[in-house]
Amino acid sequence: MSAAFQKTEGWLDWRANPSTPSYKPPPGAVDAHCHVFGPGAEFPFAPERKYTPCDASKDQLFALRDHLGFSRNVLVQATCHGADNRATLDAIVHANGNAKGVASVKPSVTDEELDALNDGGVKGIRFNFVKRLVDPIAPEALAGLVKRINKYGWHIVIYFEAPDLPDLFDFISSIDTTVVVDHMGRPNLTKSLEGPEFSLFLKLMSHNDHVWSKVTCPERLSVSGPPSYDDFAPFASKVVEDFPDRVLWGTDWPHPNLKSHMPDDAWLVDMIPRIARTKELQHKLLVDNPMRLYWPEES
Ligand code: 0GY
Repeated sequence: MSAAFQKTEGWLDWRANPSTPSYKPPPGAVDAHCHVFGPGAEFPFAPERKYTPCDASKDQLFALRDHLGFSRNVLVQATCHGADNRATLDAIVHANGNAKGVASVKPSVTDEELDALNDGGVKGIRFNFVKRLVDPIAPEALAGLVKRINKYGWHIVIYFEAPDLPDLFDFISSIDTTVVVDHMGRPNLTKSLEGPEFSLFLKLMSHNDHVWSKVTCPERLSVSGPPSYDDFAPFASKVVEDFPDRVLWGTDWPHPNLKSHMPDDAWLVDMIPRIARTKELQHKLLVDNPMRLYWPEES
């Protein structure tokens, strides 16, 4: 690795040999939230990044997909690559039709660049409001992008932390395309499921049919900890049961910015029957919903 890409201190590497999950996903299951990092020597990390990851290549991601029993991936552009989507596009092109992407773009992106992303398998763009990851752009400045992506039928993936939802609620409600919230808006799992914080998130979803949620990241959100992440299950199963047609699941491999523990990806897969408690809910979560959003021509 080039000295310029020395990973951030305390950064934990992803596990090279995850165990085999007990849970078998249904045929055609989609890991709808994962990333590729570099490799930095081929796809340099962005100068404006807030962290430097370890490398995590497309081939390593595809090997994990097969090992866990999944069929497809949705690659979400991570902030360490800024608005340079080449690593994501390269992974899609080498996935034999089994990957799609969510890009990051600046408001100054040209129409030609948007066309190229669309041709390259991008189905949405990500707005990131997590202050430790980016210098957030004001929602008003993003409204123009929302209009410009309309012609592609793309959606918006939005990443924020629970304390920021009151400020973002009206903006998200006003977006006139599908919005997918990363990791249930990062609830504080030590707070009550029925308390004001998570109730506001459930209200966002119940008042807005265009808002979806990823029920992802026990390894990031749990305070009770691995391998069973018991505090995560009730929050995620509540969202799956209330909004079964608007939820997605993903590994979040290679798990950026984890400093206390690195999950075995099999633990995450084995959470699925605890958050989607029937075969029908599992099929919606892992197959029907992601196929509708990312491979609509096949669903
Ligand atoms: C995640 C998590 C994080 C980072 C990013 O784009 C990113 O850098 O998504 C995080 O540190 O919370 O996978 O969504």
